[in-house]
Amino acid sequence: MVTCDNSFILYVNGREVLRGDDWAKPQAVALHTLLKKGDNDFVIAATNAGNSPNPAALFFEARLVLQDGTEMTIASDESWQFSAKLPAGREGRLGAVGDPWQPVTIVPALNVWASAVESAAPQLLAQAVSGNIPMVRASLLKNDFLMKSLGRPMREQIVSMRPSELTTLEAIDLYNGKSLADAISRGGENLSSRTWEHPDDLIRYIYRFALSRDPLENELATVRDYFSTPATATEVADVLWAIMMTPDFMIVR
Ligand SMILES: [Ca+2]
Repeated sequence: MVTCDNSFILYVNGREVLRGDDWAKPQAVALHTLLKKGDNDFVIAATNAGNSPNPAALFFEARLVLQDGTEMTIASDESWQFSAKLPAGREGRLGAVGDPWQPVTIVPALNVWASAVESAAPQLLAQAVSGNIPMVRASLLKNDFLMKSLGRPMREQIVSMRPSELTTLEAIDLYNGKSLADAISRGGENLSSRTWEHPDDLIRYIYRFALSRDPLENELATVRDYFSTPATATEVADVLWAIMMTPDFMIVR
């Protein structure tokens, strides 16, 4: 969750992932696809507005659950540093940040700041738990084969519409492409590692998440038959795959 009086651009590992210019509305972004093994860089370009001196501050807090289940919080505290030289970002990438880095000053929160953060926190944190944080914009992500074959244009091309018919290339990439296969197998691992009160809860979760509806009785029975107890990562990935290849998901959704 991040907010800044008055505006900010958040870069994770050199890439822009979030920006905002209303301190009264803290924003959140899902970090799990943006982090890498080892050191990760969080840089925020923060700007105060107005022509005369006025209050300015930045608030950042990230909650992480590591693979072994440990929970970690990274927050803007006295360990952070700032540089007065604003980096020259270009096309969503962070430019070189000028030295010297200096220790930040912790400012006591104004009441209006505190209430903005406190009123937004429960909802944003609930979104984080349920995975409903809006996706990072595609234009801020690396253009991979899957995005290209699904019709993401190159920057220099002017595109006023995208065809709604499935092309052969899209079909081949959806069935055989590595990007989707990897995403689905990660999904299988994530879902199978969670604790489900009842095995059917996992099946309902998948249907609600993918198709915005509950499974029909026969669908529930089919998947229930296929799953071991508890379902393995491969089994869950297979079901995710099967659902994503249905016209229900590919065309209607
Ligand atoms: Ca201000």
